[in-house]
Amino acid sequence: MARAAVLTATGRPLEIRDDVEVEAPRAGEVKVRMAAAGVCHTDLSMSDGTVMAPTPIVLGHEGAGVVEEVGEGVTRVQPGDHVVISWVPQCGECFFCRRRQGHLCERASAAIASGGLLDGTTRFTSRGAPLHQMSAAGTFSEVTVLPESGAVKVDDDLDLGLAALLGCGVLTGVGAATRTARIAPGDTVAVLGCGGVGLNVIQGARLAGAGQIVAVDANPAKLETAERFGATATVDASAGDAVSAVMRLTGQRGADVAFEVIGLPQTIDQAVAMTRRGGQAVLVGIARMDTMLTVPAFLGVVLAAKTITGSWYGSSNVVEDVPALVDLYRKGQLELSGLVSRTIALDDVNAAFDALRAGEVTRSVIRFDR
Ligand code: PAD
Ligand code: ZN
Repeated sequence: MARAAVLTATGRPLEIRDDVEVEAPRAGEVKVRMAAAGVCHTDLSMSDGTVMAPTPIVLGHEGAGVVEEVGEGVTRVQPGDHVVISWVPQCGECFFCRRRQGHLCERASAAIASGGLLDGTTRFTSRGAPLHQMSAAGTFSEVTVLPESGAVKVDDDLDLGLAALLGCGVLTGVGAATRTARIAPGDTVAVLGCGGVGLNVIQGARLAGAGQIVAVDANPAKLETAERFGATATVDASAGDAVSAVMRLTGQRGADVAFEVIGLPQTIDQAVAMTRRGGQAVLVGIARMDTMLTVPAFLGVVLAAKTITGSWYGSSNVVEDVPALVDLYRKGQLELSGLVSRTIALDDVNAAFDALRAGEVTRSVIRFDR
C-alpha cells in the first residue's frame, strides 16, 4: 500500500489516499520509492482542466527516488540506485529516438496519452479501480512503477530533493535554451515567465553565453529571483506594455530569441512580437487546448523571417543531459536550491497548488522521506 495524491475529477482538489496498491514491476519496469517530487505548473494545469487528464489519476511527473525492485530484463538500474524521473521515458529505438529526438519518443508519447505505462496499463489500483499515472510516472505517490527508461541513475550523494527538479523544470528550461534554441554566445534573449521553468531558461541562456537576458514577469518578486539566475535586465509586465519595454532594451530591434514560459494567448503573442527579424520565438508554456496561434503570415513571419518553434521537454536526451546537469551543479554553475521555495509533505499538495496559482512560490517540493 502507498499514500498518493489522486485527481478524481477535473477541478477537484487532489484526494490523499493511503490505500493505493502498487503492482510489482513487469518486464522492463522498475519500482521506485519516491524521496521527493516537485510541484510543476503542469500538475496544476491537469488538475484544473487546462490540460486534459484521464481520471482518476495519480499526478506528479517531476521527482527522484530509490529503486526498490526491478522487473525482468531491466539492465539500466538495480535496486538501491538513486534515480531522477524522466517524464518522457525515451525508448531509444523508435523513429524519433533513432534521430536523436528522444523527447518526442513514439512509445513514450503513446503512454503519456493513455495515462498508463508503455503497454497502456497502470500499476496503481485503489478502491477496486485502476488509477492512471501522469506521464507514465505519477510521482505524487510514496511508491511508483515506471518504465526503466523513465528512471535515470544519478550518484548516491546527490540530494534527492534537488535531483527531483532536474526531471522537469531544469531539463525543460535549460534544454529550451541550449538544445531547442541553441542560443549562441552574445545573443540577446527575452524570457516571459520566471517561474520554475522560466528561471531555468534564464540560467540555460546564461550557460550558453547569452549577452543580454531580459526577464519578463507580471510578479515583481519573480523578477528579483530572475536576477539571481542570470537576468541582466527585468521588465515588470504588470506595469506597462512588455513588448515596447523589450523593444526599448534591444535598440527597437527585438530579441534574438524570445521564450514564452507561461502558456497564455497574450504572452504568446508578446513573445512573437518581441522577437527580432530573423530571430526565434520559442514556445514552452502549455496553453489551453483551444488556444490558437494567430500571426500575420506575411508581415509577421515571411517578411520578418521569424522562426516560431515549440519546445517539448527541452528537446532533451535524458541519458546525456541529466549527468551533464549534475556536473554543472557540482561545479557551482547550475543553481538548484534557489528553485525550492517550500519543502512540504504530500498532504500539503493542494495548498502547494494554491501557492503556485497565487505566485507565492517557484517550486514546492514534496518530501516523502522525512
Ligand atoms: P509557474 O507558475 O512557476 O511560472 C509561471 C510564471 O508566469 C509566474 O512567475 C507568473 O508570475 C508568470 N505570469 C503569469 N501570467 C503572466 C503574464 N500575463 N505576464 C507575465 N508573467 C506572467 O509555472 P512553471 O514555470 O512551472 O511552468 C511554466 C509553463 O511551462 C506552464 O505552462 C507549464 O505547463 C509549462 C511546461 N512546459 C513544459 C514543456 O515541455 N513544454 C514542461 C514543463 C512545464
Ligand atoms: Zn513539469
